[in-house]
Parts: sequence; C-alpha cells; structure tokens
Amino acid sequence: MSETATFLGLPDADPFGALEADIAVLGAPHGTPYEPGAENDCAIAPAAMREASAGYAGLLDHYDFDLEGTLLGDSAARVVDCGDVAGNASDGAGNRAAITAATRAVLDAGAAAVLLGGDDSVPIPFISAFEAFAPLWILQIDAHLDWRDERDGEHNGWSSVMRRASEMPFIEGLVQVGLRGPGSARSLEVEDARTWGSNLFPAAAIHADGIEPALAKIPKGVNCLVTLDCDGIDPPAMPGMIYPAPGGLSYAQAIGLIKGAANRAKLVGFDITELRPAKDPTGLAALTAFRLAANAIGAMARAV
Ligand SMILES: [Mn+2]
Repeated sequence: MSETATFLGLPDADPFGALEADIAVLGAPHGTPYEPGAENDCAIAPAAMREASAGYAGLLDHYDFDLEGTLLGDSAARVVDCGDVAGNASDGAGNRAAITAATRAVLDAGAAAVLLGGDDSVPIPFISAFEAFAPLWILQIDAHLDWRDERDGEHNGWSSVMRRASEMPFIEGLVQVGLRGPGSARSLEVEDARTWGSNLFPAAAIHADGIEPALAKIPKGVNCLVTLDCDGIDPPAMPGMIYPAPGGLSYAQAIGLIKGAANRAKLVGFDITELRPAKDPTGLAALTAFRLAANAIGAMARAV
C-alpha cells in the first residue's frame, strides 16, 4: 500500500493475494517516460486523488446526486484499493510490466479495474491486460488524438496510446471524444485514425450535439473501457494538468459519458491520467479527478 490513506477510505487489498472484490482501485504513478529519469509531475497524482477523496470517506451512505443514490446504490459490490503499482521514473518497460501484471491480477479475480495515473502513457499497459475481454471498446476522453507511432523513438509514450490500442487484436472499436486544438498529431495521424475506423468526436461536436451521438457508436452489450485524460476536461474545472486546452468537456458531459457507456456496455475498466498536482494550488483539479473516478465506481457497482 502507499503511505496515504486509501481512496475514499475503502478497504485496502493486495491484488496478488486472494483478492475478493468486484471493483479494485490501483494507482500507477509511473509509466513510460520520454525522458527517462526526469521528474514526472503526474507521479504524485494517485496520492493527490486519494487525499482529495479522504474528506468524503464518511459520506458513502449519503445520497450522491451524480449517481442518483449512494456510491454503490443497491448493489452489494465489494470495492477495494490495491494501492500503487511499484515503479520509478526511469524504467518504462518495468513499469509497463508491473501495471499489466497488477491489472491482470485484478481482472483474474473477477473485479473491474479503476486505474489512477500517472501520465497518459499508463493506459497502454493497462489496456493490454484486458486481452480476455474481446470484443472490447475504448471510449477515450482527451483533447488529443494520441495516434503517434513513436516520438523520439519511444513507441509507448503518452502520444501513442490510441494507436497502440488499435493494434491490440481484442480491441473492436474506438470512440475518441473531446479532441481540440493542436497536439502531437499531424494530418497523417488523423488520417490513420480515420482509416482504422476510430470514431472521432471533437469537443466542438459534443458542445453542438451533446454526448449521445458519441455513446451511440458503442455497440450494446460489449465490454467497454473508459480512458480519461484530465485534459479532456475544460481547464477551469481541471486547472492542474500537463497540457491545458481551451474548450473542453464539462464535468457533467464527462460523467454523462461514463454513465452512458456503463448503461450501453459492460464497463470493465476505467483510468484517469495527467493530473498535475503541482499546478493545482486549490486542489480543485484533484477534487474533479477523484469525483470522475467515483462516478466510474458508482457506474460499475450498478452493474454488479
Ligand atoms: Mn491529452
């Protein structure tokens, strides 16, 4: 376990023990760095989300208007916090192996997995663990396309998440929501994403037409994993992140997407990445990030 209290005061657990859970939280402070050894501002994000949640640990039996009921509703879902996956700022390959192993242990125990990143490279090894869940759809909430094959020779960094996902044979479809402004993508990557068949919904399309057209792309009854980069959310609601981009999704749109995905499909995984506590002086970003993860847990519990 990490030294901070658990997420929402949930019981702690060892993913490699005899895990008995329906939903398990994991922290992943370290992923695949572009500059091995460099300080990563997202490494303390799992602790920041757990800290932001601490004041709400006593309210688990209170009505949550986001979820129209208590966190777990009428479900008897067992939810645990498995602490942080061990890692460091230098060893991308080792970090990836550790994230995949811990996630696989959670899934093998029959639990859904909730991963607290870490930068946006941690979804690659997280998604890799879901190979037994075909047909799996990915709903990405992010300002950025993340379809680079490589950057500076690194194929597993935060600009490559969706391309790596597209190559995994158990992934059936991608829905990418919140795209806006410039990022690592060039026209070539946008063309590649479209050619593969990824469903691209710029933030402007969501603001114009709502979230339903994006949700409608997810076939009913499939397995679904939601990967949420904090920069998908509009900066005023998420002030601490690596690459803020104006014009993002509202909190209401984001939780609507999470709940909507869980209603159409089986939500088997959720990750949240790129929270940057050093740029979050009031703690508002950590609060919003914790609440997004809590909504994912609530949506998963309602399916147990
Ligand atoms: Mn992003």
